[in-house]
Amino acid sequence: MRIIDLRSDTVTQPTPAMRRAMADAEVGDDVFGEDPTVGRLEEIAAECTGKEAALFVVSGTMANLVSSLTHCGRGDEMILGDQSHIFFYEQGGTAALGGIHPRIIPNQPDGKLNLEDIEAAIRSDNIHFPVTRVIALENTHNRCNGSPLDAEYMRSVGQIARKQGLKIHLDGARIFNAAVALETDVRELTRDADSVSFCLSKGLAAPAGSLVCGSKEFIARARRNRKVVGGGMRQAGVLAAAGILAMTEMAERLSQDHFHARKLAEGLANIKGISADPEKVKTNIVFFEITRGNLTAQTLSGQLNSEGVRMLPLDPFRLRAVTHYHITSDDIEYVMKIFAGILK
Ligand code: TLP
Repeated sequence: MRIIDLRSDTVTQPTPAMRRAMADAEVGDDVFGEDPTVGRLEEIAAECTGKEAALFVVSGTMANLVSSLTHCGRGDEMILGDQSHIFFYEQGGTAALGGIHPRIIPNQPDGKLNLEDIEAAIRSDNIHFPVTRVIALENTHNRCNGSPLDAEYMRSVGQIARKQGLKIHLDGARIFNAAVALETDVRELTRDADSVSFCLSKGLAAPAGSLVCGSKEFIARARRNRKVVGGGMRQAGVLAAAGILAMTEMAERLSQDHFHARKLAEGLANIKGISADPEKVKTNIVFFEITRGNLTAQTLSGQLNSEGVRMLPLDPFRLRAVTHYHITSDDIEYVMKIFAGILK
C-alpha cells in the first residue's frame, strides 16, 4: 500500500549524503570535549543563531529542559503560553525535574503572547511571590498553525525582558521554517533571545539531535545541566555529521514543504465536512477541523490510516498534518482523493 505519512516532520529519514557523512565521521569522547565533529556542529549552530556558543543535546525536549534549568532555580517562575510545547507536550518536566513554576498566559492564534499579558504576569518584588526569571516563546508555534513569529515581535518582547531584568528562551524547534517563511535570516529572529533551542531531526531530516545556543557563560552552565539529566553523549559525532548537513544543506528547501502545506489546506477547505483556513498556513503545519457532527478526529484518522494516509488527531475534532522532505505534490493530490472518497 502507498503510505503517505503526514503525522509529523519528525518521520523524515536521513538523506543518502547524511548516511555517508555519518559513516565517515571523525569522532571522539564528547564528554571529554574530544569529538571534532560535534565541535564543528556546535560552531556552525552558534554562528547560525548569532550566539557565542552552542551545545548538542539529544532532543528538543532536552534542549528546552536544559535551557530552563540553566535560567531558573527551584521555585523560580517561567512565563509561557498555554499552547506552548514546553507546557503542553513535555510532561511538565521543567516543574517535575527543575521545580520551575509555570506562569501560563494565553497564546494568540498566531502563536504570540500579548505584550500586555506578559507585562501583567511579571511578579513584583514581594515576599509572597515566586521570582520571575524567564519568558519562553516558540517559533514556529507548533499548536498555533505552525505560525512564524516575526523579528519585530521578538524585539518588543526583548524590550520588556531587558527592562524587567528577565531572560528570553526561544523554543525554535522549527526556527529554520520560520526564517524561510519570513524570508529573513535566523539571526534576525534569535537576536533578542538569551537562549535558543532548535531541532535537527524535524524538517531538516537528521536522525536525532537538537542544539541549545547562547552566551559562552550560559552554555558552560547548560553543559553541566545536560550531564545531570543524562545527556552527555560520547562518540556523538556520528549524529553531528548528519546535523551539519541538516543545517547547511536542508534549510532552503523548506519552502517546498510550505508550498505543499498550503496546497493541502486549499484542498481540505474545499471538502464538505472539513473546515480549514489556507491563509493561516505559513509554514509546514496544517490544522483542520471536522464539522460533520458524527465524525471524530480519532475515527477519521483511523479511516485515513486504513488507506495509507497518516495524520495526527490532536484534539477531539481537530487533526494535524505536517509536510516534509518525503512529501511530493503528487502525494498531496493523492491525499485529496482519499479524503474525497472517505467524506463523500
Ligand atoms: N514536537 C512533536 C511532538 O512532540 C508534538 C511534533 O511532532 O511536532 N518544541 C517544539 C515546538 C516541538 O514541536 C517539539 C516536537 C519539541 C520541542 C520537542 O522535540 P523532541 O521531539 O525532539 O523532543
